[in-house]
Amino acid sequence: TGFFNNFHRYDAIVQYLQFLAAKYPDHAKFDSVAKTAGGRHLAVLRIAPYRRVGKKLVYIQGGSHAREWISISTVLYFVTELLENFNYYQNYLKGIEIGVVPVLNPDGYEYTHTRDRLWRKNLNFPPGGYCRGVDLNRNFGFKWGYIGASRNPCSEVYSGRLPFSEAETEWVRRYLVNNQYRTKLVIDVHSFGKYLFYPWGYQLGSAPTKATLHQIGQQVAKAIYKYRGTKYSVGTASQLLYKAAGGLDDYAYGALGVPLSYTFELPGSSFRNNPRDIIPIGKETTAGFIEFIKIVNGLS
Ligand code: 0X9
Ligand code: ZN
Repeated sequence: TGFFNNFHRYDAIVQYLQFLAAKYPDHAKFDSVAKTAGGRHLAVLRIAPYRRVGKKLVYIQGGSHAREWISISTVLYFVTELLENFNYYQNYLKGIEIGVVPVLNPDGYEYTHTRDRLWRKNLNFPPGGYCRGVDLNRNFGFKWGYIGASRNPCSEVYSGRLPFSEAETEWVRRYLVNNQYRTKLVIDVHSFGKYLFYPWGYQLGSAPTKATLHQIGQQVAKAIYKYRGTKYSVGTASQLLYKAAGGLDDYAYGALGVPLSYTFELPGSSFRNNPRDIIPIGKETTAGFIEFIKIVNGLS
């Protein structure tokens, strides 16, 4: 017991997801996909109440930045809460499938356990180069490399050789393209700062549906606030943080037309979250995710 009393190595997380899928075979399916530079596979949990095609798809990912451990535990907390109380949430889940990748960057995540706690990128080694790692949230193919990213492999925000040059982002691209017209919501979880971002991240100019994005973001922030008073700032990353292109949020919204695309920056004051915060942050953020899912449920 007490999986959420601490952070875990990648193998343990994969085992936990397999355990959940085995325990809830009617609602969850485990999949092992892609292959990273380090030879690891991405673990996907697909959650769906009824066997029906044409379901709306929600995609949620964590751990794209290696050091942001709380993003991983939070996504794991959410799937656990959903599966353990499936009957309670069933009404909101009708017609919705949720694809979840808790750790998009397993190579980098393992590296933060073994070598460098503050590593951010993946661990891909460019041939002949001396610096490794691509920032996965600069590698998506929308306005790639336009701003807030670097062509220098030694940079913390290295965008990669090409858009989707990395196995991790290429898998996300293919998954979202294959499900393009039924994907209604994409959530990318990061830390830290108590922000809820919607597009655009790459420029200050407004997204065409900014008013809706903002209103829904505020509604979600309110659901989180109700849980224990955590106050999120809702807006664009370009206005509230900095401009950066090549993120998943802008790609899903701008290139694929996913109507709702958000990035969470979870609470905290460092990347080294206290394990005591796993459960409270897991709970309050789950309240926000559920609010999102209720909203998607109301969409046509
Ligand atoms: O810089 C990032 O990728 C995110 N912040 S973090 O501190 N977790 O690295 C913010 C991404 C916001 N979205 C875009 N800029 N598209
Ligand atoms: Zn991040």
